[in-house]
Amino acid sequence: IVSLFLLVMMILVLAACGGDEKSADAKEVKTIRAGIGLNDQHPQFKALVKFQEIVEEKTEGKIKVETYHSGQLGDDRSMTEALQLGSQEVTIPSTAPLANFVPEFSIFDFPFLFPNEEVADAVLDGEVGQKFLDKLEDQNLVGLAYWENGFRDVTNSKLPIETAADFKGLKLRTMENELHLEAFKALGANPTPMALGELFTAMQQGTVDGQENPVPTIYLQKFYEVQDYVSNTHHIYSPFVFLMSKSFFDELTEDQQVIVKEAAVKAGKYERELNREANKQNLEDLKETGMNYTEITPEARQEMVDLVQPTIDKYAEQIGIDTVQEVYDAIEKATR
Ligand code: KDG
Repeated sequence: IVSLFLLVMMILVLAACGGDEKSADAKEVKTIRAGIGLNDQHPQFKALVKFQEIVEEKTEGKIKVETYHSGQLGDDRSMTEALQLGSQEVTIPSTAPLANFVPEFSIFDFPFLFPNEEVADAVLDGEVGQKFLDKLEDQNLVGLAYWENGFRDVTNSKLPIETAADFKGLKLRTMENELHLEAFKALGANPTPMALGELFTAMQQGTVDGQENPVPTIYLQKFYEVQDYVSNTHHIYSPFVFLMSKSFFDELTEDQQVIVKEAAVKAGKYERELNREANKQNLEDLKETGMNYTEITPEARQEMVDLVQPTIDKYAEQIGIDTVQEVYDAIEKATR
């Protein structure tokens, strides 16, 4: 009887640990804390909720997603650092601050690089875009998809910007990115880098005269309350990168890895759609607030292109001509 008892005990102990570790693991609920800088009205947040719905449904609740907006968890840079440390799981920064981690990402912020959104989609979602995402692994980050921030336009409280000459001496907030800073210096402005969370107050108090962001951000963050002029400079197309902490990603089962990847791509498609509608709608909304809207002429835009070209050349050399050429070739192919 004693030996039978021992045998039963042994079987029970074996069943409880060892071999069954995997299924015990699968029962455990994992939580993704996902944070962004923009507010809950922006397409970026609406699509993050879509990501949450897909992941929670597909994993049957094994992965829970908590969503945070308006910089509740930090700004692009500090959230990306939190992902590296494993103290946060997801964030979706612009490529500009991401270039502080992987310098090659600067290429997507070359002024006047992409002619339109469709070409950006083709390049970013293609082989070339993936090559850049792969570079994130060394930084303990996984890039799951590109989303869209969009073409950036300048706003300010001083004067309507019609030509490059109008930038002279203008105190402009830029994202925390060297190339952005230098490009605006080349245009004659007086740029200062700042996290998004400090921007509204800085404009309100006159610490800066203006800033640059896509139309949906200008409208949805209510920048029109402290800015009088907006010009469709469209000087930079700003992609978002959907980032996951690599240490968290590596802990997921293979099935779960596929689910989060597909959800990031699917929610990203939805985000781009919403964002492109918002671009049109929010421009009308901005005009209705009484903001003064200026269209840049092709000649004035060409003048801006010429002024920033030396900055582009400098960064192209830093990144490596071959890498840059690959992006240019992909753009050309997508434009044809
Ligand atoms: O959620 C994204 C924002 O944190 C940021 O990337 C927006 O373009 C932006 C900016 O100007 O800071």
